[in-house]
Amino acid sequence: MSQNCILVGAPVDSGQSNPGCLMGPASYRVAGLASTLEELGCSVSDRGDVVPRRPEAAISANPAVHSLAEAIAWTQALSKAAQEAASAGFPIFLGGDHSLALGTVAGVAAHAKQQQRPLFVLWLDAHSDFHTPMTTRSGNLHGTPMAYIAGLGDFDAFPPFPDPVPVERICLFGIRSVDPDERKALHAHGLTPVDMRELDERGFVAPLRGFLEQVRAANGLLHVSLDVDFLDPSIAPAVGTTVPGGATFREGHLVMEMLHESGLVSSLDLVELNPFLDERGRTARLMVDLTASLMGRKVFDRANRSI
Ligand code: 4U7
Ligand code: MN
Ligand code: MN
Ligand code: MN
Repeated sequence: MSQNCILVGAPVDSGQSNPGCLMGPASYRVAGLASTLEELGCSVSDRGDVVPRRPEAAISANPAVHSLAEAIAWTQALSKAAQEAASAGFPIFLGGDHSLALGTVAGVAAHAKQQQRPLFVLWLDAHSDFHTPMTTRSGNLHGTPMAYIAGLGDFDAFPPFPDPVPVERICLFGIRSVDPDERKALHAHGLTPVDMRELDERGFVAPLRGFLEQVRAANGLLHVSLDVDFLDPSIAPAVGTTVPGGATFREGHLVMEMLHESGLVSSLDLVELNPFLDERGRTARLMVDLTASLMGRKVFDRANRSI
């Protein structure tokens, strides 16, 4: 894993209706993300916040959809910023709501294509985010990026996704809220999420290890998209779309520690933090600590762990 971390602020909050996500990047900076990474031996460069161009008018074919023009402007700006950052080091995208992944993953996919390496995506989330702008009922585009990344059509005036990621290279992990139209689309595309029921039965290690083995076998790049609501709301309250029954503190860290040990992760989104809903910064701090685990913080160094 590259130790040259590039922080890219993405203060997006047009993908949902609960204002506050635009304070996310500032909150991560206040919580000490850069110094935490430096203490782990990473070099860190903070590129500040991306500024999208002024949105051109765009109206969705689905009247429920709001802020389409803003989402397209963000997608274009973030895709460019992400491709540049990915070619310079290990990008960490500071959200911002999850609609930012429409752009960040597009940029990372363009980078992977240039490198002639297959891109894999690990989606740590309560939700499958597998709507298209045509199927969303809430009209909140933060519920659509996974479908965009997988190359589903029907994306209004969005630029076509550069190099769609085949479902065999996608792992939806921690899922416990799927809308009927998403379920249909997941089924039609042969994508079966690793839902909380499966994690209850099998534990977190076996399913994650299975996916990581596929990434390794293909010499792939791995993008991780961490939605705050992957975590249980009792430990991570600062998110607009809480769903009970999420990952515990230790399960969250275990995932990050295994990802570090794999050495396979090449880029990371931190999304959906709404600092306005936080309790004395605890969710921002937890997200920073999880990032630290991903970048190599551990209690004790031990060769040949059995996991
Ligand atoms: B998130 C939802 F209806 N599916 O479409 C929707 F449940 O990025 C939620 O994962 C989407 O937080 C959540 O609005 C998007 C809803
Ligand atoms: Mn999400
Ligand atoms: Mn979610
Ligand atoms: Mn959310």
